[in-house]
Amino acid sequence: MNFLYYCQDDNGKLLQAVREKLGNSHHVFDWLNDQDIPLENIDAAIVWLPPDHFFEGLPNLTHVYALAAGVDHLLKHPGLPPHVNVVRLRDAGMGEQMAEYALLGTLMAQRKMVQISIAQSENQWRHEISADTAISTRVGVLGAGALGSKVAERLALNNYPVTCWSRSPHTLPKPIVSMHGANELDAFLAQSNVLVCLLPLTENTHGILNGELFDKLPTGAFLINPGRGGHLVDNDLIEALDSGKLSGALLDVFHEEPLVSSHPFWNHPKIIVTPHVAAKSVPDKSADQIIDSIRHVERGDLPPGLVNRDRGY
Ligand code: NDP
Ligand code: OXD
Repeated sequence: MNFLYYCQDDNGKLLQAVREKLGNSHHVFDWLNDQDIPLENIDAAIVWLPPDHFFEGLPNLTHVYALAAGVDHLLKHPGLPPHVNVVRLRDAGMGEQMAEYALLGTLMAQRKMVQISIAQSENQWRHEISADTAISTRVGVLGAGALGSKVAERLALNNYPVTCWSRSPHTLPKPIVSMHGANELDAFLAQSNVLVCLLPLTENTHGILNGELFDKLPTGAFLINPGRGGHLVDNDLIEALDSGKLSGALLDVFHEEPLVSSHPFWNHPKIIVTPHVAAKSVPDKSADQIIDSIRHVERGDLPPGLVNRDRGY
């Protein structure tokens, strides 16, 4: 089989791992560096953010392996042929990092670090600011997938009462509570002092983090968004923070990345901006997963991580 690889920012480590693990029976061409690539013989592509003309002249392409957990960019790619199967990464070393990121944000919320750092910027000794207890800080995780479930487990281990909300019902390890569907969303929100968004960006989840949703959270709730920038209505967040409805936000993803230097999030005292670093896939683990998926396809089985293109994730 012949593969076409495109990724600008992994220092070649993943390409090397994929080549080594696949062995000589498969050829992996590097779109960015190889000459004379036999495009008509390419069976599958392995990509992260390929350019608009990447899929041109690939008549035999059947599978695209995304070097990411979220496939919103890829599914929106103007050249992605409608018939190809898209396969995504599942965790690939990101779960642990995402759990730490959510724990960091939850601790900041519980220990009132936003209020403390505002006081520091004003040289104010605000000894009256007191932390909540973990047990009284209820965390709601939007999404119970590969990453949401890891986050929930880590927070539960740290004594936070955690509820996950998903599209379909899940059985999660105790004491994590599972809720699902539109009917349970309001009740889920009403008990979330900290809200973590780990939904995929789809038609149904675009703009879900908006003023109406913030109004359903307890006053003073804290938002953690490592999902996608498209989940959030930026102005609604600023209004909710300025009115005191929300106490702070930790944001990793943005409508436009890099976040433009004039964006109000940069200097908002209640917002902490991180540059899409919540979790990075681990090259060796990603390579193992992609190869496992390729072996499934070769055996005629459905590969793990196969995306439902109609559903958008
Ligand atoms: P999964 O596909 O494994 O999980 C998605 C979860 O969201 C599932 O539980 C799914 O429900 C739920 N969901 C999807 N649509 C809806 C809906 N309409 N209503 C309710 N629940 C819904 O994804 P991952 O956990 O692997 O990743 C989640 C996202 O995290 C990625 O799509 C990406 O955007 C982001 N990400 C960010 C990174 C960063 O560094 N900032 C790194 C990696 C990922 P169900 O289980 O019922 O299907
Ligand atoms: C991903 C990401 O989806 O890095 O993997 O955001």
